[in-house]
Amino acid sequence: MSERTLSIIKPDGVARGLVGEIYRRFEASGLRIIGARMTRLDTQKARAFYQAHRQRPFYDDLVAYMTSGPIMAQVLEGDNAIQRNRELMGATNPAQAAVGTVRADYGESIERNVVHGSDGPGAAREEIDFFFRPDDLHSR
Ligand code: FUP
Repeated sequence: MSERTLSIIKPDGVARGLVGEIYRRFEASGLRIIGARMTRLDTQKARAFYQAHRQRPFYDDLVAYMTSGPIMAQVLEGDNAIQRNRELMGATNPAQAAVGTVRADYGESIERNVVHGSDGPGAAREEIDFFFRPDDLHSR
């Protein structure tokens, strides 16, 4: 079943020039990029995006990191897109991520782990709406 998911290349990924390599991996795996935009989160937006983590000890550091530079946000579409993007990303902690995943190849730490991907259909809908208007998405 065709699905959509929200992907983010985090500030370290943009700063290190990894956008093209990560986009290549999306397209090589058959995921279609149907919307994309570069933006920089302010503190209020980053706090809202990660509100599920607001009680966690790493929340303030995560918000500071996510506001430290521009990010690339994209909507990926394809069969089982949510799970497939998570497989391309690898585990949250790069030290535990499977060989050949983005986080294993490029992640520096559990915080600076290069990419974000929605973890389920509800999150995907909310996160896509957070960054995109419907007419900025080009399903195909
Ligand atoms: P994921 O879905 O793999 O991005 O992981 P989580 O939703 O569990 O975590 C979201 C982000 O919180 C991670 F990408 C980085 C940050 N985080 C930490 O900084 N420390 C932790 O111990 C766990 C998560």
